[in-house]
Amino acid sequence: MRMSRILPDGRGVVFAFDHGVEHGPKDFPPDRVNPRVIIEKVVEAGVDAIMMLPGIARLTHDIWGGKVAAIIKVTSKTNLRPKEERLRQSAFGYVEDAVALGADAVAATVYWGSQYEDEMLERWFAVRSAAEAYGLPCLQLAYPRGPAISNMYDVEIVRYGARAAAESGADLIKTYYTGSKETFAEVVKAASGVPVLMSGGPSRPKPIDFLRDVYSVMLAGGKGVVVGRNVFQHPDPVGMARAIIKVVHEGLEPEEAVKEVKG
Ligand code: FBP
Repeated sequence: MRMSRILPDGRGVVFAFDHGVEHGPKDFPPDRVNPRVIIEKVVEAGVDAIMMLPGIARLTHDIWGGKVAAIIKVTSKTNLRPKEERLRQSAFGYVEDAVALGADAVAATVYWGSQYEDEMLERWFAVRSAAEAYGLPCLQLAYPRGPAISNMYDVEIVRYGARAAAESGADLIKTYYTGSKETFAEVVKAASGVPVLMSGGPSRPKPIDFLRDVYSVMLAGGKGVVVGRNVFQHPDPVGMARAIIKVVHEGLEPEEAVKEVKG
C-alpha cells in the first residue's frame, strides 16, 4: 500500500527536502527559506512524495497531508562538522517518530566506503528492522563516498553501492546518475529488482540537461528520481517539477517536457 503511494504506476517523483541540515540555509533562494513556500509549490505541481526530516514534516503537514506521500528521513549531518567527520550521518529521529507523523516510508543514508561504514550500517539495520515491524518501506540513500573512492560517479562504484543497498534490505534505492543510459542500466541490474531512483545533484544551468538525465535513467530501467535543488533553486519550481513528472510518468521526451518550464 505504502509503496504504491510513492511509486503509483511503478515509477515516482520524490521531492528531496533535507538540505537545510545537510547544506544549511544557503541552499535556498532568499524568497524560499521558509519551507512552506516551496512545499506548497511542489504539492501544487503534483510530486508523488516528499522526503524530509521530522521537523519539516511537523511544520508543513497541513500542506501535504492527504495529498502527497511522506518519506521521513531519520539520518543526517551538517556541513558545520570538520570535513573528515562529514562521511558519517547521525540519527536524526527514530522510526517511531516517522510512524507518529503518519509517514509512508523512512529513509536513511549509507556512505558505502566511508571509514564510518560500520557505524552507518549499525544505524541502517536498526532503522531497517524497526521499520519492518511497522510495514514501512525503507529508502536507502546509497552514496558511495570515502577516502578510497576517487570518482563517486564511476559506474563500478555506483553499482557496487546499489548492490550493497539491495543486499542490506533496501526497498528503494536512491543513488547517483552515472552519466549515460548504458552505465545506469548496469546500476539497475546490480540492484536486482529493487527500484532505483536517481539522486538529483547540484542544479544544472539548463533544465533540458537535467531532463535528459532523467529520461536516460527511465530508459535504463530506473524507476524515477529523488530531486531537490534542480526544483527548489529553479526560478520556476512548479514548471520544473511538472516537466520531471511528465518525463517520469508519461515518458515525454525532454524537448517536449521542457516546455512546462518558464524562463
Ligand atoms: P539534490 O537533488 O538537491 O541533490 O538532493 C538530493 C540529496 O541527496 C539530498 O537528499 C541531500 O541533502 C543532498 O542531495 C546531499 O548532497 P551532497 O551530495 O552535497 O551530500
